[in-house]
Amino acid sequence: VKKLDSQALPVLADEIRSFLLEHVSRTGGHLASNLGIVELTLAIHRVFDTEKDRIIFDVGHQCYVHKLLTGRRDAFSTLRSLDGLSGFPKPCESDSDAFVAGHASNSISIACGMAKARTLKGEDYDVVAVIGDGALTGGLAYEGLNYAGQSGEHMLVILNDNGMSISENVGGLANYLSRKRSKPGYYRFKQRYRRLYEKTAVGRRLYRFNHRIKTAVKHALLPAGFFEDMGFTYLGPVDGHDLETLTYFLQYARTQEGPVLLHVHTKKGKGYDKAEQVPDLYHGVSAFDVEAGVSPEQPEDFSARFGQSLTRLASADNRICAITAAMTESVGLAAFFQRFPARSFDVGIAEQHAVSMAGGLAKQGMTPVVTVYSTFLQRAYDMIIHDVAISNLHVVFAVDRAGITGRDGETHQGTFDVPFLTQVPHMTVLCPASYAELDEMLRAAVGELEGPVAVRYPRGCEGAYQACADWRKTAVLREGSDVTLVTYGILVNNALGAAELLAAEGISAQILKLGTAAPLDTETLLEAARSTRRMLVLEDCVDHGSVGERIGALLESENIPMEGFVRQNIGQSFVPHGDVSALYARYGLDARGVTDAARDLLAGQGGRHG
Ligand SMILES: Cc1ncc(C[n+]2csc(CCOP(=O)(O)OP(=O)(O)O)c2C)c(N)n1
Repeated sequence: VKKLDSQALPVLADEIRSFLLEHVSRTGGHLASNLGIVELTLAIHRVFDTEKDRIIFDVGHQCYVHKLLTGRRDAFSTLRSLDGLSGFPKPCESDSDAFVAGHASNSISIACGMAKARTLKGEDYDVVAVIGDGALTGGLAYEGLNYAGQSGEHMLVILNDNGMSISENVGGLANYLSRKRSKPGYYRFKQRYRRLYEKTAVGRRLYRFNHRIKTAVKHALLPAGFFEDMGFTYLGPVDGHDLETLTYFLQYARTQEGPVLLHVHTKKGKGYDKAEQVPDLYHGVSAFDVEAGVSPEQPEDFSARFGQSLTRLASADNRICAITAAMTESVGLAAFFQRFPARSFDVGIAEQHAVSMAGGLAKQGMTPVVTVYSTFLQRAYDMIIHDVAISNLHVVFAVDRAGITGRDGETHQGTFDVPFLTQVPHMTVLCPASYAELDEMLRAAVGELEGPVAVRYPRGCEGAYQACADWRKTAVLREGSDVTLVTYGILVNNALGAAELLAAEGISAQILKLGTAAPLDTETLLEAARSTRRMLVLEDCVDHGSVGERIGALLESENIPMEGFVRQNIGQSFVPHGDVSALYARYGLDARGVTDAARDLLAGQGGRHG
């Protein structure tokens, strides 16, 4: 890339766009953001040495072009599949990937740490954070800016501003950025003008005098004020599809001292009409036909069902409010937002704020429903404890994508919410296994229960189990005498499948379905343990803090002499990217894996976590 001239580079940019469209339409993945960042990535690779300099992508889903340029083109057909190429930066994949990424807004803080390490070790390299305007809505980004500005460390923050988060970006800063526009010619002029004045002593005095006027003009014209007040040198806005100008600015930014912010305007979906027109539809795609485009219809899945259910409840109760952290469509709230705009809050990528705001709403008599992916709720753990649970406030957490979620990988699996939510005093954790149960549990969460309540449901669709058991009770889904399989949520389908396979081998398995992960209804559990003496608890969460661990402790404290007890979960691991079914199989959570574990248990061999 460094060797290509200004005629060859746009050709390469076109080739990259065609490649992305061809491949991502087959594998699925993040399309629109990557189409938008082609020239910016090329310019970064022209100016920086990505093996030595540290380029930190934030959120990280826009790293495909970078991957193509760093030797990973041939692996693109395996994108996001088990043992294939990750859809996010991964240092274990390439020295050019500076840091693991997947959750928004951390890049500036990481850049601060890297720049500090460079100074302390007396080394010499550049540190560059590439952050989207969506990611810049997260509080952590401001903590980073605040520190970076006063640290004086040389680093570059590139603000990739396309006006979009997944949907249109929200909030005061987004408005501020979009209000201000100016011409890049300003900086070329500034450099020449400075060189001219610096030649003589009189010139230098004149420069200082004019500088004050110029600064005032600049603040009126550019969105510089905010960043400069934080201690950054602000450059831009620059057309993010003009390779020569981008290259010029990156080179200029390198020569500046202290922290520099380069503001770049890009078009999300650039080069593919359909994605340019509706970029949110092409943010994250499954495989699709390039000619026909992605269907705007939302498939019927747990998220869609949640949205329908909450909308129904909210039409009968005007205290119900919905809060999302920049995920309105993905969590199924689009119709709710249309129907009840005054009670709908998209707060930007700000999970911490979402939870604390819910605390305020609840304290003053509203019923907030914080709708958030399990993995992103991790951000707001202290707010759950401090701003909700301590005061026993009635906040409902609709925890979407709970459990193994698949192709986004380690950073996105919902494998921690059961341990971290069930530890919180006052918290009820409901686990629907079907759409009907989701409806019923949401109704109870909003209208019946008190204090903090989480309803956790998986990505995707319900399975063969479509009934609606009483959530207050541990339900016996199948009687059996040799072994008890205990589970909750969508995994009941895998347990039911395993019971069939075991039956074919002459093993009689009983299936218990928990309605809640906290508090536990223990009566049926204890009864089953006493009768079969062998129990397997199936979960797709980490082992420590799992329900299985609590059940094990319960059986011990009740002095039930077990012949075998297995916690069949993901152990203490981070689950990589891949299809959910492939990951279930790898962790022994599918019907076949559970069957094998149950057979081992009966043979007295225990299981992986037994
Ligand atoms: C903490 C956190 N919350 C939510 C998300 C989900 N998410 C992924 S990308 C994205 C939008 C990012 O917008 P922006 O940074 O502007 O990048 P663009 O895709 O527009 O280039 C969101 C909300 C996330 N990755 N991390």
